[in-house]
Amino acid sequence: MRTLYQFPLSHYCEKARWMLDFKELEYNAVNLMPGVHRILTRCKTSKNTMPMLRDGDIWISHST
Ligand SMILES: N[C@@H](CCC(=O)N[C@@H](CS)C(=O)NCC(=O)O)C(=O)O
Repeated sequence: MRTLYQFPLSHYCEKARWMLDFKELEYNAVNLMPGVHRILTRCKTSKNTMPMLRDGDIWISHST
């Protein structure tokens, strides 16, 4: 199962949700606290921003 790490009110994260829904890819959404999110995003993708998608062992940063 995929996991989308997001801020619920971010339009970038909404764009990622639209894309996953459009492609009919199942996922669980996990909301992270702004600021603290960087601990996880930097560790997994070396980036600071959300959304971030985990698909198995693969971690992807960026809404596109
Ligand atoms: N170009 C990136 C931009 C994403 C972005 O700016 N996300 C903001 C949320 S609206 C963010 O994570 N900001 C937190 C930060 O920079 O620490 C994308 O399309 O995913």
